[in-house]
Amino acid sequence: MAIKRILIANRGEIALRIHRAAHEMGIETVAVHSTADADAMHVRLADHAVCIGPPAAKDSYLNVAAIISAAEITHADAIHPGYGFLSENAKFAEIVEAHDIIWIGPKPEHIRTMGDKVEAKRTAGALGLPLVPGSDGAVSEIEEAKRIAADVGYPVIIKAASGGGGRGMKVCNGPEDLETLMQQAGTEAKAAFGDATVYIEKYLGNPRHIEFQIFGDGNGNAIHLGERDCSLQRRHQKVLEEAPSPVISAAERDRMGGIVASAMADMGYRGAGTIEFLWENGEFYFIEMNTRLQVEHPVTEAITGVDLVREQIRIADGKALSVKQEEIEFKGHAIECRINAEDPFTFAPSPGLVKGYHAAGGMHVRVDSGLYAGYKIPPYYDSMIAKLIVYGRTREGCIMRLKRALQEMVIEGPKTSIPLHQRLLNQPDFLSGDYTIKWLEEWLAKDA
Ligand code: MV4
Repeated sequence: MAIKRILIANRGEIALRIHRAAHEMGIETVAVHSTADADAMHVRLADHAVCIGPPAAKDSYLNVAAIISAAEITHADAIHPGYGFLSENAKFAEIVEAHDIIWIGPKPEHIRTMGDKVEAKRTAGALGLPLVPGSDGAVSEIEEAKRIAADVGYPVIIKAASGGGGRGMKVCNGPEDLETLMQQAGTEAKAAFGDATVYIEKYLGNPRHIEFQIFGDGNGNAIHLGERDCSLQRRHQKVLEEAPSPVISAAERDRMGGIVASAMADMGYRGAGTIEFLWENGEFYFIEMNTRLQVEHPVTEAITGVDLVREQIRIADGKALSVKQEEIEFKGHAIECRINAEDPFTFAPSPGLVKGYHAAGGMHVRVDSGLYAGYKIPPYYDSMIAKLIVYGRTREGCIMRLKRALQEMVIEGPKTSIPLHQRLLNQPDFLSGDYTIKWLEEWLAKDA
């Protein structure tokens, strides 16, 4: 025990985020990077760096043999996967542990269970979480599908068991379309994930996406850190997230948070996790669980004061959670803007040289980014180049500060989504908190 050196199996702002938590704990870091990321900030700041392959992620950040070799060569005693890449790969987690390297993440069996959406739903239901009405597991026969759909009522949604990120979903409005859409969903799922298994749910027409942050110690203790509202999405990419949700009362947070925390305690969950719900007409419906740290974790950190990466490292190191549920207070409001290198109107990627850079600052303003003047944003990866996270005592105060901070941000060279955020923050529906998962795309289609 006692982690001394962490290999960070990721890049960009999240690699930097993990590096910072590690250094604040007196732990050394090892960066791994592709040839395209040799001059990245996380590589420059890490105590050690190993090049693990060419630009394509499958040859570098997804290259298990290269990453394990880098850990062995540098004597790293733990691996943090960040988000994306190998973070929810149960096999990778098992390989890490088989090499006597500490896996800073959930138990591999729990990663595997939640990766299969049918298993995840079964598990969540057994643990007492409220589910979207639908099939009890996978559906293969059309007669069974018709019975279930008639039972829950049309419209229904057909989802891939191995899916995620919205791929392979089909909305069906009546029994006449069911067979065709079931087949299409199965074929698309097979092509995308190598698994044609599908299941059926009642389609919720206009919900919010609200997710709870949880943390378990792996020994039957778990806490929740409240919810985040992530309804503002475009093509299943979150654009802006906030905590708390404008529609969840303190009593409802305590009630639902209590349910998710006790569910995680019962399953013996270890590490950070997110329980995703659709929320409609005051009711929560479980859809999926993410077994990783999430991009939007800083809004939870801002309103609770808990460093989630530090907790992840502590738990992996066999220590207890540093806070008890009763000690967690939800204070104020936080909003995160994801800043992408892309055209703010067409959303076309805009990589390349950052000619000038100045990060916003001041009270309650946090910028998580590996950018610097002279950095060249490589075209091979995700377009998110920075996260701006702002805190305020009230939602109104937070929005005023966020507008001020967006004005201060300078990113010269690539086009960015900063102007999109500035327009969004002036929309009456956003200001009143009156939005659902459909709002952003509808606004972009008519207004923006
Ligand atoms: C749904 C739904 C409506 N009803 N399930 C999209 C991604 C995947 N994680 C779940 N998704 C949805 N599942 C039922 N029963 C609508 C969506 C959905 C969505 C969910 C969250 C945030 C944005 C979304 C955008 C489109 C569809």
